[in-house]
Amino acid sequence: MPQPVILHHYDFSPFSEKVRLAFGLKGMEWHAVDVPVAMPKPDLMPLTGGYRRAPVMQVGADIYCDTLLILREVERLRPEPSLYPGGTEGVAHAVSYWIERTIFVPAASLATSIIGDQLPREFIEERKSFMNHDFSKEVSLRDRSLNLQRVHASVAWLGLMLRGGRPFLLGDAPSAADLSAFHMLWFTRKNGGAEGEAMLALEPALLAWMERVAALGHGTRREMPSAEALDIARASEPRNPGLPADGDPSGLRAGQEVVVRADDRGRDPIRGALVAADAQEAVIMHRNDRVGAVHIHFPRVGFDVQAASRE
Ligand SMILES: N[C@@H](CCC(=O)N[C@@H](CS)C(=O)NCC(=O)O)C(=O)O
Repeated sequence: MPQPVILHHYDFSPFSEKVRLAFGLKGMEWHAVDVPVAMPKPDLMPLTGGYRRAPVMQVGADIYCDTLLILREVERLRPEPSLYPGGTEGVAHAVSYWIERTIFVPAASLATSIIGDQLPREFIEERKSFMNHDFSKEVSLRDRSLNLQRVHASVAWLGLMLRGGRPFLLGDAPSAADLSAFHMLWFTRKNGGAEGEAMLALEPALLAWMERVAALGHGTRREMPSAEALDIARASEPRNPGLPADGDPSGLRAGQEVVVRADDRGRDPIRGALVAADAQEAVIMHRNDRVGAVHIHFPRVGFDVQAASRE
């Protein structure tokens, strides 16, 4: 029996929407574990060794952090239809990195300039310490003109990519780049209502593109209690990562204790022993009483991996 594909996510999370759409593109069946929107996340921590962001994908005792790597793994599990059609993997990663880094905070702030006063105060406070950003309505309104400039500058480039009637950003077929460019616009439109729509002022080609991406759907979603996901991890063995044990470009060695940190927000350390690595992925082993041994996978872009002895 193949292991179920489990996504630890919450519905409001834009990055989770990216992965849900990847399941849709591939017509996959998956299991949804609902995660709290803010710490504490007691049923996620045993799996991730401290990584708290959404989403996280679990297959047995293998845990995939960050949507860049989650999509690569989804592609490995179900190669067709491809998330990187016609050899576009490199350009899809580059476009995804650019758009997510440039519009995540500005587009979220446009939404909170409308709905910031409806979010619980504790949520705003928690994000202030985690992201070093104030999503309160007052501050989001104060910064609205700056955020409009930032979002529109990037959205204009998306418009250029669709020039000449191209249906998707990289060509005739949807790719990971479309999913990465879609999710923040989806979030702002969904939460900002008519006012959000007016602020984005998307040109017709972008609106039609958004409809095409949304039509990919979410595949077949089944809910799963978090305890069941933890039990699955405990009952499973991590898979052989299929990477060179000592393939780390900086010379880190398998078995060595390392610390992994996101290079942008929420830089809390994740500790474990390096299992294998290459220029695109690092896998660490983490162990605890609830799940036993798990392999936690990180992409190299966006994460720093260092010898624990350098801490
Ligand atoms: N680079 C990450 C970004 C993920 C991210 O920032 N997710 C947001 C939610 S959409 C988050 O984790 N927020 C804090 C939290 O949920 O605890 C990825 O691609 O997965």
